[in-house]
Amino acid sequence: MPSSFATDSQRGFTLIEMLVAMGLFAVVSVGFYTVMFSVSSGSDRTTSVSGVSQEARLGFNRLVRDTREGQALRSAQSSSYSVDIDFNGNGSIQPTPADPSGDYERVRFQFNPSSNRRGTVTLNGEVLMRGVDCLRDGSGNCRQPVFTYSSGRLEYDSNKNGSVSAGEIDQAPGVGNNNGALDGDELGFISEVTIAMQVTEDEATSEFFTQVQLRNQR
Ligand SMILES: [Ca+2]
Ligand SMILES: [Ca+2]
Ligand SMILES: [Ca+2]
Repeated sequence: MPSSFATDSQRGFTLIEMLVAMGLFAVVSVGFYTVMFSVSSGSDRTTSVSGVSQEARLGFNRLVRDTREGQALRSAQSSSYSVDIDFNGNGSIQPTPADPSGDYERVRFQFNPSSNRRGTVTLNGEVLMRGVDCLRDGSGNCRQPVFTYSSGRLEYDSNKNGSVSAGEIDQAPGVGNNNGALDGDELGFISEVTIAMQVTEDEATSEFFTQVQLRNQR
């Protein structure tokens, strides 16, 4: 009885089988390459979107951080405020640095609205955030100013709603001068700045909202 030296499972690949295998490999490779390509172009797009968002986040973080470090509010309006921050910890405020590389210890943040709802927030005149607008309601009106101020001094909560607005400080007998603005000694009663804005980048709009306690009031 003739014996076989190679069983079906042991024999090598035939030329036809090799060609079929290479063809399959080529098809799979092209598919794989296509998937890789679309994933990487997808992530490129994501990177660029989040890169822009990161710029806005960094700007917002700077706004919040400096405000938290603020030792005294120097001026406060609905679209701007300035705070003194002793960045170098020497116990005094130097509004403009003697050394050009030093920090400005008086920092002014300003919201500059734009009719296309893509305004800016500037820090001492330099653009910190772009595409900025107030938060809008369904009718397109600002829900609140970009910057509002409140006090922790509940004895001045004249309407007893649990919070003390800038208006209540302005109108408080013996504290405010009742001129409809937050000014003079009234600024020393403010403990919190509320920042409410939206940022539009490409066609995407993100809301930014936070309440920041000033350092000297914590
Ligand atoms: Ca200083
Ligand atoms: Ca109140
Ligand atoms: Ca006032």
